[in-house]
Amino acid sequence: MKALLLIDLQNDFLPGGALAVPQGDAVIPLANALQPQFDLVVATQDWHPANHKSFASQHAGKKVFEVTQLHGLDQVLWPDHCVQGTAGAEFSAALAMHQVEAIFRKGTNPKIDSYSGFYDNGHLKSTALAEYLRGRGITEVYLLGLAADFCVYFTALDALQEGFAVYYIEDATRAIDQEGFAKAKADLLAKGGHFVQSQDLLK
Ligand code: VGL
Ligand code: ZN
Repeated sequence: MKALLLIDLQNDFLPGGALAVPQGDAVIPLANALQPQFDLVVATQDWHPANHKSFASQHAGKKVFEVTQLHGLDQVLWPDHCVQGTAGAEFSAALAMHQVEAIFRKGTNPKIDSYSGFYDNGHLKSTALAEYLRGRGITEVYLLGLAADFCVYFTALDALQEGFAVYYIEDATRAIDQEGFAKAKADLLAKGGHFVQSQDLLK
């Protein structure tokens, strides 16, 4: 059984949003077209409290996109984004939601960031996404969404570690940083991940 994971298709990652990914809106029509091809569709939602420590605003004297240490890990400091209850945290109004059976929220602990839909960045706490997918008989996980080099990448990495066959739908993602994406792709390929195009799945 195949699952499609829609990663963080939220207003703040789309043009006009607080942490807009260039051309992020281009992936929404693909997300909508691909859903009927799958046995299960699940979405992740970045869902931060206003005082989240991944926000540059929470660190006096630090700037957005500067790297600092958080929980012993390198942490990029982001603009405030996907704050719980704000319009920026909502899914795009253009995203079809009728096939989405579950939403996994992440980034709720103010002390640690959480790029993956499976675990926080320190692998301290699970969202139980892996157990949910296994409980639904899923063996293959397909990923799309934003951002290609952060949340899609780290979710794919954890999916591989959890033993799923992983298919990264490359043209249905957009990156914050192209160089970062090239590294992420090489890493996923080295670990057994597959890269596919949406056209291959829509045939
Ligand atoms: C993301 C940075 C911070 C993402 C989330 O969805 O890729 N990136 N929070
Ligand atoms: Zn975030």
